[in-house]
Amino acid sequence: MKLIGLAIALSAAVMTPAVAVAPQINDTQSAGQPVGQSVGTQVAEGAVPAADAPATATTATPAFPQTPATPGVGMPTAQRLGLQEQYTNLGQRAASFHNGPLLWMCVIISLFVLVLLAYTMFRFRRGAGHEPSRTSHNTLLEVVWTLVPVLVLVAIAIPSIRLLAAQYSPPPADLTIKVVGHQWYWSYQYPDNGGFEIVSNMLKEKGDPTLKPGERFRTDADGPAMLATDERLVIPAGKVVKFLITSEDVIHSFAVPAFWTKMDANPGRVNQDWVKVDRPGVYFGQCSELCGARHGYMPIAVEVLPEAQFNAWLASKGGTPKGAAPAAAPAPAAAPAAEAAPPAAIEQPALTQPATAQN
Ligand SMILES: [Cu+2]
Repeated sequence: MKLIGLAIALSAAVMTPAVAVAPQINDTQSAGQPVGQSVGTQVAEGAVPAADAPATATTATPAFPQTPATPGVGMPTAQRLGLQEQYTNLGQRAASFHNGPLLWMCVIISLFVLVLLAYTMFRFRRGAGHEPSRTSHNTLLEVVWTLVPVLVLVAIAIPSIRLLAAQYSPPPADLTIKVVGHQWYWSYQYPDNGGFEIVSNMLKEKGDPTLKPGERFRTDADGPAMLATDERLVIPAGKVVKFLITSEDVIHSFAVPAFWTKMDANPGRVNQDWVKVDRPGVYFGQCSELCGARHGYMPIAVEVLPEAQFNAWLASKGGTPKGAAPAAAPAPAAAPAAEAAPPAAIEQPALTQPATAQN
């Protein structure tokens, strides 16, 4: 019998690696092959627009000098634990709630339960000859272990709901910007400033083999690798900026961690979010919804400028400050197109055409 048992054990030992390896091979085949294929096909399908979009956008060097990114500000940093430093009032409130009461409550409750469990397991173990208690109902105990969790939840819910309410009741907007997600880049439209559009693509690294001759590559001033973009979303400092967020194709998500901002960009639907950033600088985010093969290559770079510089940037893009005479912007655009043509009729399409063509 012992021999038969040994034989079974031996054959099991011999079989196990084979069985264990078999699914691995299948896994790598089933996981690797179709993903490789689907990536291939998706890239192949998307190659024409994806390759075209960066090419048109990156060949032009920025006319307006870009603010250099500050290391460690508005970007993830190595070895850092926890949330990024917050630069909006709402973000600061939410982060201090998370890092303060919420985290401590989690730590204290977890430790309390762990200690209680360990003590019970050790003190009342069968090996020590403990007689199990036959207590079945204890009104006081039941009231206490129902009430305490309810109080804990209420203590968490009140500040959470206050924060949510603040997030969803924005102050009147000083500026509205339309954010559109595309596979795989972002575009930003400025309807209050003449309706021009910015197309923002990720900057490639210097040694990237797909870098075309003369194409701009990332430098440290642009920001960290995979987060720096050729064109940035530029907003004025100290102003309430409303984002109308939507998508052209699939679900993307507009997220800038340093602003406590994350909002889905759904095709056929407009979501709203807002920020008010007082500190000028550059802040980085990413698309935060798995949106396709190049999901990881659609960063968001936000440049916050003092108002005077923001207006200068607007002018460099052919835009005008909100509320300024709209005639200022079309004039230079119309000049090369039609010199003596009647102004209103021709200027309008001349201004809107580049925006729709990029879509
Ligand atoms: Cu996306």
